[in-house]
Amino acid sequence: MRPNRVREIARAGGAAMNGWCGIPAPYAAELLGHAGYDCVTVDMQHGLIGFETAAAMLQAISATPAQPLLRVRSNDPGLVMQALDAGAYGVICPLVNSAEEARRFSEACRYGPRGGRSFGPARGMLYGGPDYFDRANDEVLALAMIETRGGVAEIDAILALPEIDGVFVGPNDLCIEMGERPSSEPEAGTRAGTAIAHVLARSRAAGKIAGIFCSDGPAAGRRAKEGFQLVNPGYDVGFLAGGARANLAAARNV
Ligand code: 3PY
Ligand code: MG
Repeated sequence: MRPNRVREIARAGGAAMNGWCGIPAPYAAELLGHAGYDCVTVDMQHGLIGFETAAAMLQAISATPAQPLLRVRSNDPGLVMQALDAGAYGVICPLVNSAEEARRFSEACRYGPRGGRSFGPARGMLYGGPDYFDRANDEVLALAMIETRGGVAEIDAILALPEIDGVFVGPNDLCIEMGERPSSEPEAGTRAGTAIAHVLARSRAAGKIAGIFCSDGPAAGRRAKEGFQLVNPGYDVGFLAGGARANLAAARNV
């Protein structure tokens, strides 16, 4: 089975650079996949992406050097299993509030006896390889989003779960939970900033992957320097809107 690149990079002490897709377009996903990212995430939670388009986007990413990941809409085992069957090599699950919720999520990512994933790896096997069933439990990533007070409070119990590979911080939701305004880059010392530092430290101590959502390249670089191992230097909507604004302003200012 094809090795999981994000796992390999994290194990080697590096940070995987993650492309982020919210626009429902296989062509855009393919474009990001060829841009040099280690992996590209199809965001079905906040992106405007339905399942059939998401499946086509995973196909498009699979045709590039980048590894396909997917964020599901919610912690629903059916959605998690469908994402893996469609060829996602890792699932990011939003709003994981407790170790119990994390266990439920991770079990949807694993075949028995380690979990309860149903067999039918349609594209998963095409992308991963013919030994998919034997190796998938050790290759596909289960990443629980920590973005609520419950998730932060139970971080050690979540990280202790054998089938949880790591966590992915949602800074905006974490800010709201902490009574602050949403921000992808909360300052160190704010309640959300302190929680993020805590989640990172506990993840590294547990030897598990720590990822975080980032608004742009400089922010992703800073997070990688702090020790995060999965960071996105921006996202498609930001690139399109930012590039459009900058070029428009440049044209008007000639
Ligand atoms: C958050 O910041 O809460 C996220 O989920 C980022 O997508
Ligand atoms: Mg969030």
